[in-house]
Amino acid sequence: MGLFSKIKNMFQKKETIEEDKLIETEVNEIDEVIEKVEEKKEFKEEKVVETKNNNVKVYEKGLTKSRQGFVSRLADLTNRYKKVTDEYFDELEEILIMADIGVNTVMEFIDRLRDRVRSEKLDDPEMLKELIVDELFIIYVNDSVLTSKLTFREDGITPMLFVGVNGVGKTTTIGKIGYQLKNDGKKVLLVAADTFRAGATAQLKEWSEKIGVGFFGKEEGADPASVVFDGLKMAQEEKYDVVLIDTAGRLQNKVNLMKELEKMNKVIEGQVEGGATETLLVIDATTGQNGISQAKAFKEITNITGIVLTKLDGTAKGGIVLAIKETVGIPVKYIGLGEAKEDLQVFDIEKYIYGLFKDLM
Ligand SMILES: Nc1nc2c(ncn2[C@@H]2O[C@H](COP(=O)(O)OP(=O)(O)O)[C@@H](O)[C@H]2O)c(=O)[nH]1
Ligand SMILES: [Mg+2]
Repeated sequence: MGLFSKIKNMFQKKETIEEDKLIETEVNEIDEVIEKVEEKKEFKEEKVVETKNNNVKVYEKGLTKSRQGFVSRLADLTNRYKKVTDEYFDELEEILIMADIGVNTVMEFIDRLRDRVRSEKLDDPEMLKELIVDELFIIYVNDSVLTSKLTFREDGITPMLFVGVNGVGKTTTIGKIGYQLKNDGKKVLLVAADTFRAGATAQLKEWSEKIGVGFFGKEEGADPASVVFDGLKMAQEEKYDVVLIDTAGRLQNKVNLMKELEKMNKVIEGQVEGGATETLLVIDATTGQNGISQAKAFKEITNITGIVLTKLDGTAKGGIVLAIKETVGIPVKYIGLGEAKEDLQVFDIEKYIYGLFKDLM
């Protein structure tokens, strides 16, 4: 080999070594990037788990009173009885009725439980605890399509009507839902069609400012249907996605209320194909059986698509969720667990059952 060839060879070798080195560093760099991406992914997954846990925690916290109420009674019952007897069932029945689950539901529940105790030959109250939770869960999921999701129209405006008697938390719920929808990237308009109650319009306006969404309202005493009409017109002109309509729920005069709601619905149907996408009935959980009666009454006068159960944080009567489902067959879509804009959760039966019974198991 001549000298030139040797030199050429040497240089070529050097080049490949350098190329290898270059490739190696590039590979290292790529590895680093991949590592970073993985880290980010993990971080994101952690975050997701974290928010999920927070969500469960919100349920646990909001249901503290209910849990301390009937769940501690259940635990006490379990401790006092060595065997499942008739007296045990009587006491259990009483505890469940006091938790506002509803008499018929409780009767059915006790019957089913007795059957299972017999057929599965259980007589230890300790083992019955799990069965109780199981059966309560079954009551809720029983032959129903469980959808707590709100329906939205594909294009154009989605109008949602909020009904319910005075003081249950309609205006507050609109504020909370508006806040969530805004965070989901929707353009939200609040419409104050409760022109009956003094200060109702101002209260809704305050919420719109607090959560940073649009507002439409008129003076006290204005015709609610005309407020809805002009509100929807504004929504169309300014291209809003969702219109949340507050109403006055004077159930004392059923015929008038029905007419008023009918009129509002006609106005909505005139402006938006298909009318109100959701009509949410707001019920105050602290009112117990009274709330159930309201649900029955409203169901008779208008088409309810879902229930928002408020003030679950302030009651030991958490069983009302099961009673509503059983007696009126309308799904609970949201639960209110406080007065702040964040204190609203999409109803999730699993988290609810967990929040209620976590100390029992
Ligand atoms: N603790 C608690 N209070 C609530 C909840 N929802 C509403 N409230 C309170 O209930 C009261 C009546 O609410 P409001 O929205 O004015 O009821 P409306 O008359 O149906 O519009 C207000 O003081 C609210 O702060 C809730 O989920 N938990
Ligand atoms: Mg109100």
